[in-house]
Amino acid sequence: MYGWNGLFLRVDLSKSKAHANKYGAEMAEAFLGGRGFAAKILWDELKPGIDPLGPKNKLVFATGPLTGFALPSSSKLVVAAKSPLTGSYGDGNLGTFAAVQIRKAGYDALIVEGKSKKPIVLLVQDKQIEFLDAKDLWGLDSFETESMLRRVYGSTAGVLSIGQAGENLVKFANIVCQEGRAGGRPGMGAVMGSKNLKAVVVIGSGDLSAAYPKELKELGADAYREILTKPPYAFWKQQGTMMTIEWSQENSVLPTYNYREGVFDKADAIGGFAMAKAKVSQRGCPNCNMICGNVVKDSFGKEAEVDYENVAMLGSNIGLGQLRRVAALNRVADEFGLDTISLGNVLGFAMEASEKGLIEEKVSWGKLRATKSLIEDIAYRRGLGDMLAEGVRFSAEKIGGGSSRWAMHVKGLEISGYDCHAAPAMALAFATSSIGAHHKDAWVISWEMKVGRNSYSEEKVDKVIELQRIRGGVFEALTVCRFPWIELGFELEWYTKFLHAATGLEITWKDLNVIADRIYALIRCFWVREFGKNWTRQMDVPPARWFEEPLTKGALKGSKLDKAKYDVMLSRYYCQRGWDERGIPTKTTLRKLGLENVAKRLRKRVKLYD
Ligand code: PTT
Ligand code: SF4
Repeated sequence: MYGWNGLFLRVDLSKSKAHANKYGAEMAEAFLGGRGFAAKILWDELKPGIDPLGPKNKLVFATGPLTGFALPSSSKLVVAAKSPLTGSYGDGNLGTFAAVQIRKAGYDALIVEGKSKKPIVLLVQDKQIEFLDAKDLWGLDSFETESMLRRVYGSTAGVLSIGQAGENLVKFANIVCQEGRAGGRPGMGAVMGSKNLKAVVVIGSGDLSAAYPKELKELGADAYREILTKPPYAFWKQQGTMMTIEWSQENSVLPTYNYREGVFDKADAIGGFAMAKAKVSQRGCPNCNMICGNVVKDSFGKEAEVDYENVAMLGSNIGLGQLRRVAALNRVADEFGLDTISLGNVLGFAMEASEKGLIEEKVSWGKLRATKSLIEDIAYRRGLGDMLAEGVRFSAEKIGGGSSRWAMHVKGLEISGYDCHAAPAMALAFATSSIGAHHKDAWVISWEMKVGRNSYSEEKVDKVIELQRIRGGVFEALTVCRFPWIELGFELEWYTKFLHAATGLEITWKDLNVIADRIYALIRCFWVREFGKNWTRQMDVPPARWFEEPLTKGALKGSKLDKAKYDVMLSRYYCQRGWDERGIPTKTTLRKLGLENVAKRLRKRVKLYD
């Protein structure tokens, strides 16, 4: 095989053993890599019902066939496991030297199983695997951990680590690298912590083999040049994702006060232009010429990388309207290794619960120091923080009082930074995303604003599926950053050319869409297998707040979603995907996608239809 290394590294932490595991072209061509490999491995190897924080869970770090080549924005990996937050398939995407180093070490994925008896660092240097004592690192934050490891292993080693939140099994702890890349929203950091795995360090010395190396090199050089010519490039370099704050405010979709509103009166103070003035440097992922991590000095004088989601969730959503203060919370979240999106949700939830008298603690909107201290309590699971560390779904069940109606999650994963009172397609995208409410699979909202936000048309459903194929399917399987395409209009045709030069295969976008559908269906089957008879179409419905409580401010005052029309959209969505009225892939669909064995195994849990 070209492009792929054809090897996974399996590491058993319980036995301190590792071995390389060959896989064949069939797996590579059917699932590509990244999310595709992770979904296939987890479906095949996890028994339904296992404890996500127990030794039977597996943590997969998977790359794709383009990872590590000199191609634009190609150095990301997918980290996946059964999620402790949602109870089903979970993953995240990280731009990291680790992605490049895994490939140079000769592997396409690391599969980490079991549980170490004591805290360790997993060190992978080509074929040499070591389990290093991490007692001096346990208890440190992710920045301190990475800096200590970098002193020993150098600036380009792949280092992925968890902070205290992962150690303390906070259900939305993520994995951090390079002081600001962070991924694994549905608790991938907690899974790492549950295995006593403080960090993974990877160093590779091999070369990647491409089918047509000369063509690939030339294509890569052309592509980097092409990116520089794209008109939005200059503004992107100034603001990156932060430009979305102003856009969201203009369109009344900026999550504000726990998604009660879509406009925030201090939006300008936390927006892209405010950030550009305060910016001190920029960071990014390896092999990228669009670097987009904007760094500002926070109100305690520390450097913090700010992105749209972080600022929306730790700014407007909790009523904090000063960029340096928001950056301070962002920095603390990075240090502890807490997902900023879920964190902004649980904080907003606690503030609303306090306002409504549903909890005894006084938690006020928009306060820096008190919020910072509550974040510490979450990371260390102290007092109210212990409940919030379980996420909003659990917290709402615990405190009751109707709070489930404004606990802003789908399937247990907190919603990312877009209010959908008046955005039905985006609501559908959140509700049908493969890991719970994440915008990564289908960020349909910008298109929706252009075609008319009030309609619940079939066209909107089809657009959600189209984007889920490209983004949630192809980009996540290739583990290549989607920003060149979305933000600059870098054409999708480049990727089939890259694939041809790397793997030698003639893969069209039509083929890629089939692979995307296979991956999406397999992940859906994973969910259904976990939930069995408890699986219902209600799992694909966004929170009640968007249907019941209209916006009270801004140009869209009075707007809310229509439940009956949403249901029609959902039925159309199922129909287009070849899923039944419960949202379960039919036998015929699974057969068409080459997933007959999946159908056989799923039949033990639920009745399947044709
Ligand atoms: C992603 C989610 C996002 S999406 C953001 S900001 W974004 C948050 N970032 C966090 C952070 O920072 N610190 C922290 N402690 N928690 C954070 N949680 C949030 O995590 C990221 C970029 C971004 S910035 C986005 S949209 C794109 N995401 C991609 C993706 O998902 N797939 C893909 N093929 N390409 C992508 N390109 C872009 O990458 P999750 P990163 Mg992240 C400080 O992980 O779990 O997927 O959630 O990966 O390397 O930091 O790059 O406005
Ligand atoms: Fe990373 Fe940003 Fe480059 Fe994407 S555009 S690879 S997120 S630096």
